[in-house]
Order: sequence, then structure tokens, then C-alpha cells
Amino acid sequence: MKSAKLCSVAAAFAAAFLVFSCASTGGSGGGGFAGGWNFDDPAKGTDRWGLARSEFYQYTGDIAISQDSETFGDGKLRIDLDFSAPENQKDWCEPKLVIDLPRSINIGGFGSLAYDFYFDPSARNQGNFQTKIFTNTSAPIDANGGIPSSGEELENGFTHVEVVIPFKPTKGFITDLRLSIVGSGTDYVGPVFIDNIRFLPIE
Ligand SMILES: [Ca+2]
Repeated sequence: MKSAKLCSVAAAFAAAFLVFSCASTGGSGGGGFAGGWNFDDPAKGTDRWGLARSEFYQYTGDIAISQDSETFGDGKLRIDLDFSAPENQKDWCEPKLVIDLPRSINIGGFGSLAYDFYFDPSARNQGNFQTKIFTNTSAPIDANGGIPSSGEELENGFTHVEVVIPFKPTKGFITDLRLSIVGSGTDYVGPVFIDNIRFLPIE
């Protein structure tokens, strides 16, 4: 009885894995990597990205993460932020996103992580954003980067900037990724959006 039960658990696990494997090789990358993360499919929600609340550094404001197809007409990852309290206006105030990858990613040959970032200039009186990437797994990625304070001004009032974070190339696989949107002396209150997170090859 016990072994039969174990067997059925194992079978269910194997079936789930099979389904997942098929889904994740389907092209547009559910939690996957081939095309990075574009957040265009509402059915995938945040596509496994979440908040690493226990790893926030000096950030105590409200925060929420969601998939948003309305604000720009195509899907993006939305993060609602609140740096209004003085204690959240330090030089490095870091809420952090995390993804535990369903399949490990070989990062050999990559030299930077890039994403599109959208913010509302009217949602702040001061300060800027910075960014950071980090992984806990054996192939280390640990790099900080800047986020431009001005860029393409869109009709809906948001500014679009391209963010590129170079990191020291390393061989190996990662199974997690942390991505921080860091407040740097800012009092920003409102949503920011991230899209097209992708690794870029070494130049
Ligand atoms: Ca998108």
C-alpha cells in the first residue's frame, strides 16, 4: 500500500514535470528563457516573478506586483511603489523582485542583463532609480547599474528608458535571479513598469 502510494505520487510528479517541460519549451517562455520575459500573456500573470520581501533593504513602503496589459496596450510587469516616507528616501532603498527559475539557465556567454523600464516623472519630486541584479546560485551574478533619469517621453505621461546592467561574465547555471528597482533619494509614489527582461551576449 505504501509503495503503491509512493508510486502514484511519483507518477503524478513525473506527469506534472512532463506537462511543465512541454509548456516551457513552447517558445514564448513560460517562466522560461528563450525569449526572456515579455509579460504579454495575461494568463501567465507575472510569469513567476514575485517579491523577495525578506530581502528588501531599507524599504518599508507599500508594494505590489502584477501583470498589466492596460496601461500601455501590451503586457508589462507592474510594480506599485511608495517611497513617500522619509525613511524610504535614503540613497539606497531597495525593494527586490525574485524569480525561481523552473529550469536552470546557462549564463556562459552572457555579459549583461537588459530590460525596458517605464516610470512617471510626475510621480516624484526628487531622486532617481538605480538597479541591481543578484543570484544566489553557484554561478555568481552580482552587479549594480544606473537607470537613466530621462528618456523617451510617451503620450500617457510615462518615460521609457532602456536599462543595461553589465556583469562579470561567468560560466555555469543559475536557478534564481533577483532584480532590484532601487530608490535613490526619491519620493516616488506610483507604478513603474518593466518589460523585455533579457540576457545579452558578451560584447
Ligand atoms: Ca510586453
